[in-house]
Amino acid sequence: MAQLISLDMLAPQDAQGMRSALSGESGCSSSSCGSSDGPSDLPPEIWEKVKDHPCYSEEAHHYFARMHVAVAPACNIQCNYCNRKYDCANESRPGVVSEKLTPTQARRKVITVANEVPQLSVLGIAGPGDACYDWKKTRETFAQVSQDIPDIKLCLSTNGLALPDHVDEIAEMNIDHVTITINMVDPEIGTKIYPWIFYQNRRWTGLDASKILHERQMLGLEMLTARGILTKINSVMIPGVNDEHLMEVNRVVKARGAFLHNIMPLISDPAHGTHYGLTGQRGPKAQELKALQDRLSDGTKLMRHCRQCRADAVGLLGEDRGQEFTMDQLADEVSYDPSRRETYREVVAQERGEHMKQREAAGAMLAGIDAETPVLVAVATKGGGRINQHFGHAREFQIYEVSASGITFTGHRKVDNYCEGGWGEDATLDSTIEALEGVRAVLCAKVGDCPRDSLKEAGIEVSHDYAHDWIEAGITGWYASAFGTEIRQTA
Ligand code: CLF
Ligand code: SF4
Repeated sequence: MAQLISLDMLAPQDAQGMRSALSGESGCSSSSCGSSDGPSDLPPEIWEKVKDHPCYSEEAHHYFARMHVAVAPACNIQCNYCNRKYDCANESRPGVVSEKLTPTQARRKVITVANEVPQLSVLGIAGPGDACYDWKKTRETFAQVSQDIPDIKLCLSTNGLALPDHVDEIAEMNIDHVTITINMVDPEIGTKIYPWIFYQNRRWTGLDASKILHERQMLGLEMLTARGILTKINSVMIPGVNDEHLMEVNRVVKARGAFLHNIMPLISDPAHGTHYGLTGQRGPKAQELKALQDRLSDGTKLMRHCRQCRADAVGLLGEDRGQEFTMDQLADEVSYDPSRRETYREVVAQERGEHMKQREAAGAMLAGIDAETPVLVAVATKGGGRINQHFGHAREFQIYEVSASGITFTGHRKVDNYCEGGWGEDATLDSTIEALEGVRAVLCAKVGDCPRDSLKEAGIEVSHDYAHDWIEAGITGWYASAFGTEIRQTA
């Protein structure tokens, strides 16, 4: 019976981790001291397309996982934030080289993951080069996987240069979600981002290169929109280069039918060997990113929960289980068993119904509160929409803003895992406090006295009073007790 099955039972690896976190000290020597749109906001046919996609729906990312297969290593442009030794930085964090797969190997990997990770709903191809330029491998991979797992969503990410050549096939293959990285709509700005492109059998540089790229990106976006394919635009925010210009990018892509805009912070490090890394171009601070996102909130829908994942990422956004599924760990012969994914979906359908009601109730309770300054609350969660992670085990906190207009998800802040601080837990705690700048309270499943006292000294309250509550219900409860606000009780 579906109602007797918990999310934890369906994901035993995660459940084990959660149980040890909740049990307190085991596995953690330091603990003793140591666009949130839902069905009511979207037309039904759009909600149907996004409701299981963890990137296209903030609500879905609490429940569903994506996996990437690194089948497309070739690329046709050069971005100043990319070093070809690493994954495509348009859709993934540079830093670790992925295991390149053939389409047949990718099929084995996807089936293995689908059998073991019931949350899996989307197969994405995001490099490590360009999915449209390396089209044959992308197409072959999607064709093989959809034969075995017809209900898996297909998703791809591209720089857009080769996109118009493949839009018809994309539509025929039911690839419902396409991401284009668009960093500029002014080719002059493009010259500071793209040193060259390869198009029609020759290399183009300077303004010509940027003009061609821009025109192809606009054409590709218009063609996708005309075919009803949901398009997400990724833009890398590069301070001093395109940060102000991204307002214009947002306006232009919205006018051409983009569904979602995802502003990603430039990751720039000399160790990555990129042009920007080597020339000292900095990335934006968390506050700069949020300020730009807030200015864009009247434009097209914004994605604020992107994790800049790798081209071989596996799991819920924010977790990476890729190392559990390397080729050397896969069986030679695999066959798909749909039972766990099907059961999981039944459970999620019930859970998210209750979660939605809780969200709406929380919003109604907070409506009209006297909140002159919005308050930021950080939540430690392992998924499922609940406050269910130990403070010391969190690698990131989800950040919510409480204001008179309700509770809004605003992004996440990455932190070092406090319990694995190793050489210097104090240093790790200091960096956690730094990462939580501007946050008033942290809600988690459990926290030790020592970190709680240190955060309190820094003006941040940490509470486990709302352990296992729905996130919005916990935040509402905390807000009421912190501010003594008379929150309107609704039926
Ligand atoms: Fe992958 Fe991208 Fe599809 Fe998602 S990721 S191809 S849309 S399935 Fe998602 Fe990862 Fe951000 Fe990309 S969190 S980097 S937005
Ligand atoms: Fe690198 Fe991706 Fe840009 Fe190609 S499109 S240069 S792989 S970041």
